[in-house]
Amino acid sequence: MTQTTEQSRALFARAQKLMPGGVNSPVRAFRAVGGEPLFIARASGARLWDADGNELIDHVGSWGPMILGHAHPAVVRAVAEQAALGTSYGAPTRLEVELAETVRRIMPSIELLRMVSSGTEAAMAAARLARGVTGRSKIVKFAGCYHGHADAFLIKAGSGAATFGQPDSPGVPEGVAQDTLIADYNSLDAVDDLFAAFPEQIAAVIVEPVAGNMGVVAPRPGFLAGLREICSEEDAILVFDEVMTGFRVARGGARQKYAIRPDLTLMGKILGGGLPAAAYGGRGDLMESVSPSGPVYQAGTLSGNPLAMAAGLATLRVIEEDSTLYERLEAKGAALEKGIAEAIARRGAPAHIARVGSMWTLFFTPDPVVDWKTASAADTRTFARWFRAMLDYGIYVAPSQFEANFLSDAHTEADIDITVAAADGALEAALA
Ligand code: KE4
Repeated sequence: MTQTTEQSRALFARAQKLMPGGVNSPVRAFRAVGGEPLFIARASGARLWDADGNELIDHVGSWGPMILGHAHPAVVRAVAEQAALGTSYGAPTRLEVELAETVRRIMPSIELLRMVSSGTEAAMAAARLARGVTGRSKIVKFAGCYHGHADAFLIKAGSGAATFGQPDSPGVPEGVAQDTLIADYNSLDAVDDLFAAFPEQIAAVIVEPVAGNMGVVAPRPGFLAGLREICSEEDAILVFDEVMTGFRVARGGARQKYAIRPDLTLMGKILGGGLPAAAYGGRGDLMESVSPSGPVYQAGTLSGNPLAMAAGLATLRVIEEDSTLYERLEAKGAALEKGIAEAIARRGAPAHIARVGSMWTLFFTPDPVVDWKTASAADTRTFARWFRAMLDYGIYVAPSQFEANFLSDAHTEADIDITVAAADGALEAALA
């Protein structure tokens, strides 16, 4: 970055008098990497411009939604047209019907779904549904996975909770925490042990089928299939949290990529095309239990919001019609991975790049990261120096070691080359 950050600093000073930490979501505060957050003024394609006019190549993509790049013409047009027709009615609309039909075409095992406004809401509702239909109270989650900030999931959580060393937040009552059981990611033995210890008490297993909230961690071969088998044998509900991976790691998400059929799926991020929309859905016999067709209550003033539906529908229509989108994303991801891996090797840096499709993380540990234990061994101080050096090169990556970065269709080969060169230079600065 060549220019000042004076405007961002002035805005941050004001923000800190108004919002905790001066932000509306903790990981944005740059606490894990030092310095002060940049206030973004506008974005287009693969680029951001901050309040001081600094231009940045964006690898955060709003934490996943911007798979088509920022301000995609079809999305902007759809939102603008809908805004002129009203922004919220609190009543059913054609848009939500068409978005739900599009989701079902892309993910056929979603027989019924319910739109909500955030991934947190989707996870909360899915947990309540699983408990409601099974009559069981315990939920299994994996250390380092993040399913939003509902009490039940702030136990050994990833993302910002891991970033600030508060994977177990104050304010979560013991009575809630005791019903959340923790297993190590990629360990089927750990899940087997929990079912043996709590027979017929576990309502659901919830998993990020590709973990993105401890940094990118791929499922070991057989892990997801093993979870499917255990849940079927134990009459527990398998929930794929595809808030991040849905429409990201493949058109049909991780369920398509790994050919596993969960009972319930959480969606978000790309589903809303950058506006607040998420959903939970799956087996019809389960979803029929959701109010008003069944007794499991869940509601939301802005669920199915017309603007969010319009943005999501425009996004998924592009995704559905563009037959080579995921090949292009894979090629870009592979080129980025190759370039950064070569830079790491040239420098003998104690680091490695983890990638699944267009999701990637540069881990500052030479050892493979397969779960929270191996992720948390990463050198976060060196990561912080690398992050700041990347920013100086005009590259905006996630401000935490325990997050994923995202490529979009708007990133060009030149953007990938610039990012690789910057990553190389930033390694030198970080390791100096
Ligand atoms: P939201 O409530 O933030 O919409 O979604 C929660 C959520 C659920 N499941 C997964 C797999 C997720 O990744 C998320 C949210 N992701 C984080 C980024 N790692 C959101 C960024 C933030 O907290 O500011």
